[in-house]
Amino acid sequence: MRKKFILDSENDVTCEALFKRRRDIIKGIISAPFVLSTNFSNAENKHLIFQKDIKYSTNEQTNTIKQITSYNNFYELGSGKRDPMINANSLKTDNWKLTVDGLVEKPQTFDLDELIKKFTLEERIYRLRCVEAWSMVIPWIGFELNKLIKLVKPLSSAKYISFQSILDRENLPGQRREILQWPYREGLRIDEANNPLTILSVGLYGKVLPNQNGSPIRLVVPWKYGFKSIKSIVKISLVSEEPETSWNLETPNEYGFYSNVNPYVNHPRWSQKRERRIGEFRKRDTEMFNGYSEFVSSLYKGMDLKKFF
Ligand SMILES: Nc1nc2c(c(=O)[nH]1)N[C@H]1C(S)=C(S)[C@@H](COP(=O)(O)O)O[C@H]1N2
Ligand SMILES: [Mo]
Repeated sequence: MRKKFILDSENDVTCEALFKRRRDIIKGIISAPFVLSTNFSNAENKHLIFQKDIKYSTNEQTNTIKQITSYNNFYELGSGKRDPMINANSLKTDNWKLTVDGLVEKPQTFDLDELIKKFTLEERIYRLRCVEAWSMVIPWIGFELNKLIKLVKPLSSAKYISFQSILDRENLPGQRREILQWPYREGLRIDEANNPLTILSVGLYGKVLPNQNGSPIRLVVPWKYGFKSIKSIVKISLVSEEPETSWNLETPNEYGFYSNVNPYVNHPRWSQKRERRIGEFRKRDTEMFNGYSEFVSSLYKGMDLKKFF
């Protein structure tokens, strides 16, 4: 049943060890593209070709592939932290298409493979801070969202961007109940979407994304709480008004549109001052914008972040 990314399988362990070795080897060789393997015959083991980013990557210790694939939030696959791993195969990703439309000159629908070939893939090692006060460090592989936005030529009336995840009630166990209003949806302001830190990820640890991490394409916005990083995206629309978002629809007083990581604005039911890095015992202090202030604080100049939480 659980064919994909069986935990502790020899493959995963090998991949992670190899990845670490590679990282040591290429230290200093900053933008040389490199290949782990080019076996494209089996999509489930597909390795990706990518460059290593140093400008935006943290040099903190990455979490293990086991931690990254066994402690997830992906409500379409169940609401427990281990459910996404257990139900990973319920997510059907064959012949995936991503539509980009709305206030653009060139609306387009892309095949996933076509999209991956279009852009240079980079490895970005980012902190992910969940609103539930845990965090991980994950070596994503992807490309900047601004490159895709440019391709469809947005109109000047496009002020926001909305994202929609897969809707597949037949196969996704979590969508048989209205835990959230399906499909999962998220949004960003256009300048947030165009920030170079904002990426669409198609892989991690050198391989295509495991299903539980949002295969085959998901957003990563590292200065915002994890729920903004929407998984398994089928549609992106450029729009003029602030779009509806799943968690805001569900509990508006707890989850705002901006959801920037902010230790000074607590969740109504718990503190956001500290976080537990998965794998560690002692808690860490949470940093403003998850430590990405130098890249993003200018986006919020003059805004009251207690009001626009
Ligand atoms: N479609 C969808 N995307 C989602 C979620 C979800 O339930 N459904 N959960 C979010 C939350 S709360 C977090 S913390 C991150 C977790 O990403 P990870 O499991 O890859 O670490 O995914 C986000 N993206
Ligand atoms: Mo989260």
